Amino acid sequence: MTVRLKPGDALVIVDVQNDFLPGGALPVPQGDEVVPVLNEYIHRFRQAGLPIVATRDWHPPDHCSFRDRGGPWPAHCVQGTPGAEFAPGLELPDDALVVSKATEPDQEAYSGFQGTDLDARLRAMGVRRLFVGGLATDYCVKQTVLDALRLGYQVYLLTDAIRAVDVHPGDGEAAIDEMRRAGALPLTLSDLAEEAPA
Ligand code: VGL
Ligand code: ZN
Repeated sequence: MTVRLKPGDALVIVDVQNDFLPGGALPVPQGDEVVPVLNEYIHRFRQAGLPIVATRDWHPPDHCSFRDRGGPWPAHCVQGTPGAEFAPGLELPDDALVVSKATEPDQEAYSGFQGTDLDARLRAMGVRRLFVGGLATDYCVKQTVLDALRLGYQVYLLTDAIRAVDVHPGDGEAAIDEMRRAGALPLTLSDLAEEAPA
């Protein structure tokens, strides 16, 4: 499959934050491997003059998803802490649109659309096709992709730029199957058409 980037396309980078990388509070196995691949996508979208969105998990210190409040996760991505910062190697452009989610103490939000203005911002820019990668396949990538499809976006899942938590072995593969059944189209860098020479 060859896909040519065009107006109406946007890159959506989900939660590539220190706490989700090896050594972080909630490490995604091989999570760091998405960074160089996403940098190449960033480069391609920039070259094409297309918008780049970065979502971030941005929890208050007493977030309901944390174990000390009975949630499933160790404390992670607490607002303003180093663990919540984007991976230092991620080459986000200065004009990237940053979307913070799960900012309310009593509300979990895996999807970048949940409780944010992401849909309105994308619509205002005329975006119709989303190219989604990041962390983690089986949580925030999955819910962001499923919401995007429900909202009517065409979604390409960047299968070379996602990694899973895999709390249960196979969770990541099951998530990919679920996204595909819902209409997401798998895509890797090699499927992107080279920019036409100027
Ligand atoms: C995520 C677990 C908890 C994610 C966020 O970004 O996939 N996973 N919070
Ligand atoms: Zn979280």
